[in-house]
Amino acid sequence: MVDPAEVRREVLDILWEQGLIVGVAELEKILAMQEPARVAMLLSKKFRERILTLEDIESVVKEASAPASWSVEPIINFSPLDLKCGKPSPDVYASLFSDRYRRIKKIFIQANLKQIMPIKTAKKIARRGGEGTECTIVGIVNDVVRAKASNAIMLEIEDDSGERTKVIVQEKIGKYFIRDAVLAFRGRMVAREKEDCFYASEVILPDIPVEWKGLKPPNEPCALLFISDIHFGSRTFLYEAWEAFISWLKSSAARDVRYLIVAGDLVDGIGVYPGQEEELEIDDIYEQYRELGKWFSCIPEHIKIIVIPGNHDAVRQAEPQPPLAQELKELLGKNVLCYSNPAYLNIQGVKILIYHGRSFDDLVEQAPGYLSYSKPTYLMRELIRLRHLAPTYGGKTPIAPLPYDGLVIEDVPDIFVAGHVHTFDVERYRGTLLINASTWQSQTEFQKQINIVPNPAKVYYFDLSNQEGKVLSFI
Ligand code: D5M
Ligand code: FE
Ligand code: ZN
Repeated sequence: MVDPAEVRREVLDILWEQGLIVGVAELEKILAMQEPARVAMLLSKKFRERILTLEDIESVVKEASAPASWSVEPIINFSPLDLKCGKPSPDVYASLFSDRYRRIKKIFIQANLKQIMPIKTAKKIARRGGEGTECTIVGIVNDVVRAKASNAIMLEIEDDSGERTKVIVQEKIGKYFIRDAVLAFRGRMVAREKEDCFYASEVILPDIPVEWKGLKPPNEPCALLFISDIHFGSRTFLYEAWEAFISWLKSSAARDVRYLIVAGDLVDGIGVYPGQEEELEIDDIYEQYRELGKWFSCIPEHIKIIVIPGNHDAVRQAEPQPPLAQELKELLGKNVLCYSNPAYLNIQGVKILIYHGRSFDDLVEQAPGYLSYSKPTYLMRELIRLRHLAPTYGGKTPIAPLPYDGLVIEDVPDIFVAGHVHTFDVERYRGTLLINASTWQSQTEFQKQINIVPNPAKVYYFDLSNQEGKVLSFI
């Protein structure tokens, strides 16, 4: 039950902010309406610094009674059925990798990469004495060895026929390599008695096109908010900052906000890392979602909340992760839409890729000195250039044993949002806006040990009308 006194205060606050004054009869008229706060919001948008008349209120009634409409169309949203998998087996992973190869090779071909030669053919030509002929091969990176003395990196790659070759890359053309990524190499195959070897003169990433088409502005004001890693239930959850954010959402400053997008780790979960019990405020997973749901229910109804799970949420950990189960969804309240991790949504005509970001842990480990937690958009850029959300198998990111690869970035998103690293960063890379969406948790003991310094309580506000973004800070 909503407290009428609170509604009254909320309405008055919204009006006051724009210098609007109401008499008793006018206020009663507003309060008698279906959604008084929405009416106040519309009034505050239309009028400024005046005494409101009954006619003024009349003038927004029609708009207020028109149901708010949202347009969220899932392009990719993995259902539990899509993700149903059997026991992990070499066969199923072989099928997954060949699907990955096929999809990314297609991206190379669309990007006009000409004359890709099967590794076997390149070897054959070299053996027949064609050594030195330039060609392009495409392979999955099986293995990366840094040769200490020679400023070169030695790779083993494999193509879809199962043929493998060694590839030598000088450090000046490739500084680091991510295992299981699909890359193209230009160079020469050299036949050797013991083993053939490919000398690369160029490393080509699938990447995304350079041109940016821009976005189509919506018909009505529409702003998107991006947040991540709420970690509700943790002792280090930042209550005051969160409360300030929720109050802001209720204010007229948030009147154009239509969507709040949360990129995973909604709650802190249970048993996620050793000793987590000590750091929990709420040690029951359902209670964590229930309490968070109470906060979500305070968010005005004109804002749709879109969530995906992260590695702290109560769903299976292997990626792609399914959406939160119905019972958890119900705890979060009726204004919440739950999607898979990753999810690819068309929101008001804008293509948004949402991924929690666990694979960042694998990237950081494989490219020390080049990729780090403190520059998360570089991590996101890396994924988008490799056209894959979690390339490395057998590292820190569990990959589901499915016969297809659901983590290839086939279609180029307008916006790519992730979280996980608890810092904030935003950057445009070619046509895609990259957002790493902060956290609502201060530094934990565990993060202290691994030297992770969070940048919490940041919200990215993106206005679709003028395509301008800004960072809001609630700390
Ligand atoms: O992740 C919070 C931060 O902690 C994020 O920057 C990744 C880092 N992290 C989490 N788990 C690991 C492991 N196992 N190794 C290295 N770094 C890690 P969160 O998902 O919120 O716990
Ligand atoms: Fe997190
Ligand atoms: Zn996480």
